[in-house]
Amino acid sequence: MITTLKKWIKESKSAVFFGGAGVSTESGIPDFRSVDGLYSQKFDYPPEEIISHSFYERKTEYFFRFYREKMLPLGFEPNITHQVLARLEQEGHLSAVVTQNIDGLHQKAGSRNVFELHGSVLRNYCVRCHKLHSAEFVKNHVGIPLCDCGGIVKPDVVLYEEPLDDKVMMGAINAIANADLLIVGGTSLTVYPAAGLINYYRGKRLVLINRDETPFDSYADLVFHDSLGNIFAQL
Ligand code: CNA
Repeated sequence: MITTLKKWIKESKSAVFFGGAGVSTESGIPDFRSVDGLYSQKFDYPPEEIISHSFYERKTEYFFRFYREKMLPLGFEPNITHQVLARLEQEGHLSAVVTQNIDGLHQKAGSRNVFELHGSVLRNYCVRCHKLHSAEFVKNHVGIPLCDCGGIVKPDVVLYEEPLDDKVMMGAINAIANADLLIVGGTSLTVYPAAGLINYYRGKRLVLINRDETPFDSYADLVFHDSLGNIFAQL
């Protein structure tokens, strides 16, 4: 199987990698749904509720407490999967990375064409004057992070109930629709509309690499139920 994947990558000129939280677990950032992921930890509310737009509006201070503690992955480094993907782009095999992650690790590893469907914790804007602030600014603030102008500094992260950025979405759709190989990895494929992007793929080589089963396993031409690190170390 791995030989087939290697061959497909070698033959590819416009492969796309579509990934999720599982790409960064081997960097030490927990995902949402695995046994040791965020959903298994104890909070007063389910994480899905806390990171929704209405919760952010209603309980802004609680949102930022959770956000700082659980969603602001600072000080983590890219792992072998991020690194190999960056290399495949440089070698001209991979045209884009489409990610649901908000940790910025693909760019840190050297990937250039990255579509961040759910935004990035590295960008934070004042909702009043739109000034850009660093992730450290949000991290080091006590309570609700406020700009000099008094406005709330909101992370550029797509919360539940919020729409995805049109330009990012169009770029991702375009890359997937024109891909000659689609590698999907480290995602439970349960969060929409992101998961639906796979349906734009028109090629014949769909590869799925995920520790757990996904609703799309039966559509794939190659399925690895393995850790991404194991597979990418061989590529
Ligand atoms: P998810 O629903 O948590 O699913 C992750 C999937 O990855 C699971 O099916 C696991 O089996 C699988 N997995 C975990 N580790 C590995 C590994 N090392 N190798 C192979 N497979 C593995 O995450 P999704 O991305 O599907 O859900 C989308 C949410 C999660 C997005 O909105 C993200 O923003 C959000 N999220 C992002 C991060 C991050 O930026 N690093 C962390 C946690 C959650």
